[in-house]
Amino acid sequence: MHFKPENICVVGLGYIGLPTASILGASGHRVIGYDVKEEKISQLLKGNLPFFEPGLKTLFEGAVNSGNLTFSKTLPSAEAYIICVPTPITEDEKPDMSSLSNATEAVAEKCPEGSLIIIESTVYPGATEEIVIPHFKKRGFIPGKNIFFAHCPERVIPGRIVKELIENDRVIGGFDEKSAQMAKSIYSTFVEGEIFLTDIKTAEMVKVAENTFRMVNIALSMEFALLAEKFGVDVWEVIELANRHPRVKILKPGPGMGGHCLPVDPYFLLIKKINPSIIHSSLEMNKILIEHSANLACEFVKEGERVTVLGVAYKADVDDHRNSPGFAIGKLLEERKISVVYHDPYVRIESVKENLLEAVSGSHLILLTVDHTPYKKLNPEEIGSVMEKKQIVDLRGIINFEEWKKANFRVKVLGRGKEI
Ligand code: SAJ
Repeated sequence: MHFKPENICVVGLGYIGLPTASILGASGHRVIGYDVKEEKISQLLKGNLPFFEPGLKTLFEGAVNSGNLTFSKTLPSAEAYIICVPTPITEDEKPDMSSLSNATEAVAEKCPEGSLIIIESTVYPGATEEIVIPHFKKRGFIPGKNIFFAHCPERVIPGRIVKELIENDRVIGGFDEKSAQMAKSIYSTFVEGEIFLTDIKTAEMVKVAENTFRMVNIALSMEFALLAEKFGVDVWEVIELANRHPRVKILKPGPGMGGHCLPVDPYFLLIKKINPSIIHSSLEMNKILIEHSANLACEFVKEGERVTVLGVAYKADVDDHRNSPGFAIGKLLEERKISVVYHDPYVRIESVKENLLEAVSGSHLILLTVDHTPYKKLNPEEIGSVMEKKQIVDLRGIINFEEWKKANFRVKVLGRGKEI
């Protein structure tokens, strides 16, 4: 079957919605971007993007200039909707589907008969059925007859979103065969990877399983780091050598997994109880590493001294600081009466310094929390010359140990139990 909607409305213009709206516009669809944040729409209408992502500006400008991509402060009527709203967890670590519920309630009020509703947001298995579809049913719509549903989870990684939107395989879960085929008609206009069709609940679990797999792998590497410190070996060397086995691929430990996906989505599976749970323990391991990182810093500084946290983005070379390990560790240090200065080359908010030498000046310790490319080229001589004490704790295993030692730094690397 072929379905070419006259208009596609993308609801929620964040890290996923905006690139998706842009690529759809660039692929010949007429797209209307909508977001509850009116200020965001005002900025987009002026051509200002809310975040940096390689290749996005060009794609966005192409779509806007062709007239295919427009923005609206009110939710429009459209033949297809793609919902990309946040689905976080609550304070007590339960799925928070309120934005999804609000967005789809609004869509149910606006959409004409025959519309296709696609959910891209990551959700728990069963959420489309429990949270989304009831809004339409109560308005008299009959799923599979005059309204169609699909879950097409986004799988793109920040830093490579545009490339992965095109190249990655996609999984589409349809309410029925027709819904799945309708969604496939849209995605096949820009996806060069393979598109796999299944049912909605399976697609929901596929997405959460992917992020959980990565989270558990990283949590295991964190446990290896803690063990290496106890055994007196270097975890970085262990992982590098173990990964030479053809069937082993251990990811890297660090001060904590941040962002809006890995430390969040696995909780969506914990709404069903299994004991013992690898997923639960892995999420705990992530929390332990934040604490462990603060403890490592405290081996170097005492009350009243100053630590400079290098990196508040949640990972390398992005400007996103949601669930930032850097901020979380800094908060723990402040609670222990240690003063904290934050630096990041990409995150531009008031509490974060842009100038590196200014950020480390007078400091008693550098706490390296993110493997940003510029941090791989730090000059220990220059940095040491402005610090109060020459000390560094590297939580990403990226510094050249010998070089920092030669510049008279006291050095500690996470997971490096081996004496040099
Ligand atoms: N991290 C490590 N060690 C590693 C890799 C990552 O500590 O070896 C940390 C990062 O520093 C970061 C966190 O994990 O704090 C998450 O970063 P990430 O790059 O692993 O993943 P995200 O959250 O940016 O994107 C993930 C991706 N999921 C998978 O690769 C399975 C992406 O494809 C998803 O689309 C995205 O979640 C999402 O939106 O769900």
